[in-house]
Amino acid sequence: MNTNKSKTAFDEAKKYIPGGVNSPVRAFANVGTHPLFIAKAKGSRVYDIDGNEFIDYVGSWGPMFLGHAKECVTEAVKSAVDNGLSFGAPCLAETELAKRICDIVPCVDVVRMVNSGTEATMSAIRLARGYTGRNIIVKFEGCYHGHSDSLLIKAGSGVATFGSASSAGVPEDFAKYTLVLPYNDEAALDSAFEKMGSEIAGVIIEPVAGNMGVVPPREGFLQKIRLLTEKHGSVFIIDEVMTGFRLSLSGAIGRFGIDADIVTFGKIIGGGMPVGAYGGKREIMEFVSPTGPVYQAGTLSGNPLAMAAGNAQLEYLQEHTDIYEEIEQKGAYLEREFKAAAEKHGIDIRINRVGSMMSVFFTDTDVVDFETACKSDTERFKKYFNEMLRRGIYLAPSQFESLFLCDAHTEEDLEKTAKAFGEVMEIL
Ligand code: HOZ
Repeated sequence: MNTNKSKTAFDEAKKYIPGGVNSPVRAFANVGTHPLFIAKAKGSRVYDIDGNEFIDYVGSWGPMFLGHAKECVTEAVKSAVDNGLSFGAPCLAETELAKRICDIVPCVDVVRMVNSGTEATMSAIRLARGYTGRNIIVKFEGCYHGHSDSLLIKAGSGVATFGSASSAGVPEDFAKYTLVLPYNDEAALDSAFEKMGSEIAGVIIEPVAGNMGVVPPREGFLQKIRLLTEKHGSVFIIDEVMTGFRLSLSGAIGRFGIDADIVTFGKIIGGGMPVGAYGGKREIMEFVSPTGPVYQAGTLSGNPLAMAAGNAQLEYLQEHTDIYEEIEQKGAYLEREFKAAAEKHGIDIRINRVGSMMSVFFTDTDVVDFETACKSDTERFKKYFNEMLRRGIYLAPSQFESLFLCDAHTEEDLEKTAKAFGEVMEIL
């Protein structure tokens, strides 16, 4: 496979952009190669600037649930363009999208549009703090909620200890307000609430973790959080940036039948355009300015193009709910084929899958949290990634990301993927 043009483009980009990329994982550093520069994408396929074609399982990290450049979405954007690119003033499409989200997601009474998942989670925790008058936020190790200071925190030295910054530039004073617990550990949760329940403003979680690779919640774990947050008057924030409108029409919330106080959304509600949102119980959401004392604002929030794309994508999903069962079957097929191929060639793997999100871990240990995810053989992953890429399969360039299926993946795509996987297992 010739990727010379991408290599040259990367060298050029590095002169003007830190590391040559605008988001670190795109640098392909974890897989020991240079990134591919994408020229265009359509349906299940992406095309790089060297003219290579790939079956895409990144899907812009999730939002291309209908496939790339879905006509109803691109047409909606095209017809919005001529009416102006940004108003910084209310427009009807904002209310339409907000209503759609409120209609679909059971615990969302009102919703505020922002521009990214990071902005949504950052605003949600500020709101939790403002609403409760408390400071401490609980998050789970391995969950990623964007790059705001309070959330770029990793676990401290022991279970139920305060975290330390996972990025330079985050003051330790911020870290001391974030408690990092192991995912799926009810005992740690119990003990944290027992010790400091009255100080906990909120708990934030990826209801299916996608940023340590896919890790599903153990049965009852999310319900346990709901129980404890209710008991102690803390705000339960479910981060559906990856899972929203994907794991069911009403996301993980609908799939698992759970209740939350605030839900955060990302790019999927804009059909891939830069957008995010946070919404939830009216009583809490009305603490946001201008009705309440918690400040949050933005000129691009509710941008007319993003709203047009989002309305088109969500309307399509509302009218085609059969997609969810079909995508479930696609996921089950890949999982089955991958497991059979690995077994045939004696390769230890664990596959975690929830619907259209899936991860292959090269380990003989079940992956239930960040510690077990880290047992995966990342050298093996690197080889697997590069060999799949050579066979035309574009996967996330990190062990700790999800594979995303979309509606546009065809039977032929899936068979080609399974065949490539079989070949790769043979030489791994
Ligand atoms: N870590 C982000 C996804 N989980 C990366 C997003 C991007 O590079 O676009």
